[in-house]
Amino acid sequence: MLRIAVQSKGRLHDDTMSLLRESDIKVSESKRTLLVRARNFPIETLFLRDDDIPATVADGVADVGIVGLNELEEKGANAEIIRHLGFGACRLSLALPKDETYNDPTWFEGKTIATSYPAILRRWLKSQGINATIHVISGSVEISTGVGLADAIFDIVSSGSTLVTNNLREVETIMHSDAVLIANKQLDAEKRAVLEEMLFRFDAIKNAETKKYVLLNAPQNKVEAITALLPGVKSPTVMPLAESGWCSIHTVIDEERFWEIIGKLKAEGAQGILVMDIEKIIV
Ligand code: PRT
Ligand code: ZN
Repeated sequence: MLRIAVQSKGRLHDDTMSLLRESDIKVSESKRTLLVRARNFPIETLFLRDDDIPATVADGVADVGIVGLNELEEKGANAEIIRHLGFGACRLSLALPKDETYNDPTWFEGKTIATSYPAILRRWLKSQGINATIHVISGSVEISTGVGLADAIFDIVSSGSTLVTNNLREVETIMHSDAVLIANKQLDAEKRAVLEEMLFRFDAIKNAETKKYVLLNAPQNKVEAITALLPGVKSPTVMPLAESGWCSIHTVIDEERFWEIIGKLKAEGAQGILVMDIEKIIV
């Protein structure tokens, strides 16, 4: 049995639960109890505040956990990063009242900075050789400068709209973060095996996320030119159509590349192009 710590509510909760669901790991959330066993997989989920996840995994109370990289870095917990999961993407940045003139980090010398991430900020200030006062607050960091609590803030930024609303300007990005799967460093063989199976499923979902399944019809004499434009997982499948001189080509391509090559495909005579989402890819 592998115990996984996940955020009980908040920004990472829904994406974490969807990832488990898409991996066919069925965890009932209806009772909202602290510890819930999956119905069809040797996993139990431990629902916690994100602040508690790094230490819980490092101590072995949970075997693995899903938490923001920012939270792991802040707590300095001794856990292994197994995968970056891509969701919950954000950055940790320093921001100032928007009319302040800013040239370089020496601006912060002797200033007061409000944050919920003092350890990460302290490390950065030290690396820059700057002395500043850190004012630790647990929420609403963005209003600190407006109410005279601090000269600047160090906080999570995603779209940037919270900064704009509070008349702040981002001047330094200290780190980028996303949700990471972390593990205790001393998992036994049985737990490792469950983790491997879970990773196999996570990876199949991640592989599929940026890929599309493409079907198109092509004149037989253009197959070579068209397949040259369509690198598949291995190579495209080419099948004859009932109408002589035509065939159907099936392949998997990066979604981003599709728009780049669509014009070329049409120019080569491709017709009836269908693009479909893929649920999972096992490579
Ligand atoms: O209750 P619990 O302690 O579990 O949750 P929490 O309130 O501490 O954290 P929560 O749920 O807000 O965030 C969990 C994690 O989501 C963070 O640790 C980050 O890794 C990640 N994440 C991603 C974010 C954001 N994006 C985000 N935008 N966490 C917070 N924000 C906040 C930020 O603090 C700021 O107030 O959103 C605001 C900025 O957003 P923009 O879009 O206006 O720039
Ligand atoms: Zn928290």
